[in-house]
Amino acid sequence: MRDANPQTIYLKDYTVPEYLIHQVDLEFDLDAEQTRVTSRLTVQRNPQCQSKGKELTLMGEGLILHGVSLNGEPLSVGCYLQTEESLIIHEVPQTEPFELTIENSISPRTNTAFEGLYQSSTMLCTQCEAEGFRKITYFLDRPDVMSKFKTRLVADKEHYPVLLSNGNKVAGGELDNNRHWVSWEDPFAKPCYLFALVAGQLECIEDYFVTMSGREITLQIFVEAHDVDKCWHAMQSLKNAMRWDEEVYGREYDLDLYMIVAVGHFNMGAMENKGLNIFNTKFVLARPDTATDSDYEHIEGVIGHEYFHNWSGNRVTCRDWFQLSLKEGFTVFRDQEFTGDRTSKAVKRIEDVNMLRTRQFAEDAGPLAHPIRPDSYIEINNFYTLTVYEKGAEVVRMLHTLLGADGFRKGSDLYFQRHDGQAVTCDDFVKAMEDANARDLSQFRRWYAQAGTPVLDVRQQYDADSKQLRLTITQSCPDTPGQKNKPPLHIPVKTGLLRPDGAVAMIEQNGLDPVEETILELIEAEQTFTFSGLAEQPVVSLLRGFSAPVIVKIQRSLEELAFLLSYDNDTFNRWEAAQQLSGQIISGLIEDIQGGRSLTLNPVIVDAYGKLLQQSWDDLSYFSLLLQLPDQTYLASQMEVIDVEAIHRAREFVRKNLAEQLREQFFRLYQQYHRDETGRFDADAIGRRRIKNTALHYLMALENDEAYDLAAQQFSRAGTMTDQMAALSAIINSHSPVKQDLLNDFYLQWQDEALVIDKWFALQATSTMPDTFAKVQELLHHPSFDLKNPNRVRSLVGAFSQANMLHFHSGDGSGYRFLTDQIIALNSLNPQVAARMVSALTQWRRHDASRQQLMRTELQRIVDTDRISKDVFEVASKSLA
Ligand code: B3K
Ligand code: ZN
Repeated sequence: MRDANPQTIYLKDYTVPEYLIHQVDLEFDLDAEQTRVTSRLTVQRNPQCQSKGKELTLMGEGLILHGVSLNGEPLSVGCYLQTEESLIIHEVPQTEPFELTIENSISPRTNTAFEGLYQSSTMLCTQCEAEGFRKITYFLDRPDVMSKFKTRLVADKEHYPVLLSNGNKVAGGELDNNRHWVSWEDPFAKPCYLFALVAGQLECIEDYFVTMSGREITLQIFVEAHDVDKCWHAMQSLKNAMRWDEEVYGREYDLDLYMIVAVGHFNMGAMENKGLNIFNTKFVLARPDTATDSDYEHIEGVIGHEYFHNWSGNRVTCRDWFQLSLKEGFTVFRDQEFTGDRTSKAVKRIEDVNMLRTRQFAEDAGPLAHPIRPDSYIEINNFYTLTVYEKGAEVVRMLHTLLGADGFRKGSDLYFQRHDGQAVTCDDFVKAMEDANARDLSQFRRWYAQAGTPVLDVRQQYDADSKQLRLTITQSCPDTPGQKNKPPLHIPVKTGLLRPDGAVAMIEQNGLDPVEETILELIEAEQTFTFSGLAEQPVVSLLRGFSAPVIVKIQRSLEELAFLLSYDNDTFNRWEAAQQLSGQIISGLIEDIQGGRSLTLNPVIVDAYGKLLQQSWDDLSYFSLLLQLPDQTYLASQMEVIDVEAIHRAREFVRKNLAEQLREQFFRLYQQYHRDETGRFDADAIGRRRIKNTALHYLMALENDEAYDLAAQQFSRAGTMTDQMAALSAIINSHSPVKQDLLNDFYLQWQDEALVIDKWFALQATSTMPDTFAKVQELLHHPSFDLKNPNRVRSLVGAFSQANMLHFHSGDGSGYRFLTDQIIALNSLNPQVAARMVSALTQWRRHDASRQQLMRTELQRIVDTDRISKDVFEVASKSLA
């Protein structure tokens, strides 16, 4: 809990560790009430450390210390000092390695913060990243101290028949009093944040994978007994990921065993502990009737992500936590590409960019903006952000774009070869890319240090006489906290040109064959690019594939956008044209609403949608994305002052009018693709479900019996969760008379499936209906709600505050007060989850004066809370600053 002035840690203060720990022998006498930990460390002064001093300071928090021995001799209490956050041994040998033995105990059952060793249902498990190992025992808890771990687990056989830790199982046996033990040994040196143990009554499914060099790896997924029928998709995903990493990066798995454990109480998605990944059940469990198509996709993505960390994160790890994007940005980029290869590249890219633009751009423009390699933090857990992860992945993607797939692969090969077994920096990564390709990336490095989303202003000038187009691009980056007047970045802008008849115009290059697409490399604050040999003025398709995380400002008429929507051969830009087109129309309607004018729908959009609906599509998922109106959050980001009611009204107006004018086409589309399916997960079936449910969403805007019946029938006959959820969501966001009945039916049907009940909570929390806030308050007292379960908190409190713009931002401030009450209650239970919830209040500057005041009042109430955790304090106080 907070001391008066929580300490800020700075990147510039980094120094190498004074001591190294080569070997760690751990013994856990496991018990939910009190677990005893014995840790035997082989320690040595770090020859690279210049500082003198005989003290050794180990980190530790909330530990009950029983004793310390040095080289087998118990130390008297005068030889060491225990503080709230450390154990200081006054004098340790300076020239020789020495052995330090520490005995302490911890209480997993009362650990509601879920960091260190904790209890989830009947099992015990750990979470150590970033600084959780210090809640297990005293240690040099920093990622540049890498040690070999041996772990012996002792526990009651009935309560904890399965005992797991990192590496390979080396021995085990029976003990008195119905107890047993198992020993594990991990042959790879690792930082302690990758340590893990699990104990519990778990069942497992097993499979194997033969690596590219012919080694057979045993694969195991451990879950509670009633979930054993929901693991096969995760297993298949793991095998797909292992193969993909061999094929695309030449990376082979290194241990003989790979284990995944699913736990119901988890602060985030999953954790890449060496050889023993621990996952939120949400990213493991799936059966067609319990998980949606998007759940299936996320499971494969997260399984891939954690698996890919084995190289990008574990074999090569971070020197310090400021370098987090080194492993996270790179690994997100890897998992994005994996999912794109497994599903639809076009759809995956659009989904990723949509998330980046709606959420990361907001973070980058707000009070908590930070570079992908932050300069300082109070609590590192607050820096597992969209910026570090998603913008970090975009930065890696730009390297991929600039160097090409082969150049990038050469760079990653060199990086892994050069730094295997080391803890390194973002700069080491860029250096490997540079060296392998003989490229100068010095200006590119600024992406790691500069916060804020760059803006590109684009001007075009076509000269018919010279048949030339001049494209002038100016780049600028807004000021962010602590950063002003930033120098220009190195930005790759993929560009294509379209002729007025819609065909691709070839781009001439000096002395080379003409190309369909080129990469403009921006390095100056302003640059002009000239394209020649253009008989007519082309339409520019800019920033193809969203080749850089920037905002492009270019004047486009609705007609030009409709043209791009019809003809652009870049799948991302085609979707972007649809978004801009409907976005501009919705913005106009918002102005009409604010000006008290009556609303009419511009026929350009009806015409454009009509054309899309006439075409035949191979990729039905892509087709449904083209038909989707821009996100409310995206629309909000385009406004000077966010007006939640006007956004909602304008967007609904467009949806309803499109549904009215294109009713027949949507109805036909629904009928064409609706099947009573039991759930195949190939691209065709997923696409069919997606387009059919998009059509249903439009039809439901008509609020007539025909649509109500369609949805109710789909709900009751659904063989997949995708169809059941889509129908229920359509119904509860309508005035259908059966909605309460169907909600009750759904609850009764699924009350034993926690992940489905999470959906039930989230659906109600995100409803646009007027009684939503009252419902949310009621749900807080529902017997299935549990403030101690992060998934449940996210599905009710998180969904309401982060995904229900209309009701959370209700003008009377009731949503803000509600959220603050929950944050304060959570602060003492689980500071990490509590701090995440504050994010809904951080964007207060974007709202009107009255809401600003209401949000600030609540942020202040949070900051003034007694015993505020440093997690929550950091986010709330920086938001107010
Ligand atoms: N590395 C973990 C995240 C740990 C978060 C600690 N607060 C999961 C991942 O990114 O793969
Ligand atoms: Zn990760």
